[in-house]
Amino acid sequence: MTQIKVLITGGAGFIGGNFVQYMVNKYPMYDIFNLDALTYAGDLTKHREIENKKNYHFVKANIADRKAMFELFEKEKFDYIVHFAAESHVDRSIIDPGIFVRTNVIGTQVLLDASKQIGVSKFVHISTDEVYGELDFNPTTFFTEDTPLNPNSPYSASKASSDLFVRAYHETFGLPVNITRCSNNYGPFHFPEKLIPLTISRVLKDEKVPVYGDGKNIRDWLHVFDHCTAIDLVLHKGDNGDVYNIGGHNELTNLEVVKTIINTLGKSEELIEFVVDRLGHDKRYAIDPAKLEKLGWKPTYTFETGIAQTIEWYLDNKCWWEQIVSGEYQNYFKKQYKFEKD
Ligand code: NAD
Ligand code: TDX
Repeated sequence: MTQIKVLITGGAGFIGGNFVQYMVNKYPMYDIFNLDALTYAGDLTKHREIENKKNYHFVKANIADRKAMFELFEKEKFDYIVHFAAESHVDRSIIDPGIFVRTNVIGTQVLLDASKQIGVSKFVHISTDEVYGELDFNPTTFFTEDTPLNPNSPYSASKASSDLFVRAYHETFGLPVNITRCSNNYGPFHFPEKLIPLTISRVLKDEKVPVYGDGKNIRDWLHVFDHCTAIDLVLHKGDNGDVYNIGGHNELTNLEVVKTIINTLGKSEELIEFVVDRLGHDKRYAIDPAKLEKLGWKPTYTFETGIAQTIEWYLDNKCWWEQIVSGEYQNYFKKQYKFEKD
């Protein structure tokens, strides 16, 4: 009997990387293919512990390369596709929106075509709560699967656009798809351009932490491991064509997040520096995960246990993030941030 073949795109990045490891370890009877272009956000050093396992395979390729995708899909005849590959950072989408259209929209459409061509059993598209736009500060309002799409940044506009193509391939061609929309993730291997790893890595070096605006914007945090279990459930049990929101009810202001990290590391809150706000900065995201909970999902981490585990991980894995923040990242950081004394 041939093994089930699972293609995971973006498996050298943060969430895709955690999901690749989760799947390789949990399903030794599946062949797991990690496809990634290895952009600035992708690295394979995170996979040292699984790279020699018989059920792990790596393919370096760009999802927007139609010829390469069709050749690969025809050769491997994947059963499942779990699609993470994307440009994922809102601030970079404000600097250069074009690459977000090429990867997030065109790349997704190429994968949909290739999946239709070979007839996959399931295509899970990993999207984001940001496609719904922003909520006000009323704590009783949440994003549900029926909230209209109302993206505000070039990043979220590109993700919403890809969601609509995924939906259309289900409606028009009957492609068996699911779309998942998750809140902000954190955990091991989070790239240090995003708020939590940026704060941890800078506080550990006694460097200033840039907080946009007044720091009162709210995000709903989910540990990446809990995101992985949710995707696993949707992949195997999700109703074809359905959307599932993923979130663990962990709403915090950015200032609360930054202060928690500083205090856990025993450093001074004077490291906080309020900097010029992000353009079009969404006020609040908050997920209602009731539909996924009905399918059987429950998160295992609270924010308290998750952030403690994450800080511990960054302390134990300095070599991973130090190699990132010392390279090309420095140029991005200098372009992106203006500190008072600069
Ligand atoms: P990431 O930036 O850490 O990783 C993205 C990966 O995709 C990298 O390995 C990169 O090399 C790869 N990639 C980029 N362009 C590619 C291309 N053209 N072809 C092939 N590979 C390419 O991103 P992440 O934070 O792990 O996010 C993964 C997915 O989850 C994205 O689709 C994102 O929109 C979604 N998401 C992220 C969050 C979050 O909090 N980080 C929350 C909800 C949804
Ligand atoms: O230096 C910073 N200072 C700051 O105040 C950075 C990088 C961020 N922030 C704020 C902006 C946001 O309100 O912190 C909050 C979180 O910012 P990010 O970590 O950049 O995440 P966000 O913009 O909320 O988007 C993330 O969650 C949804 C992911 O990057 C997306 O890929 C995902 O779709």
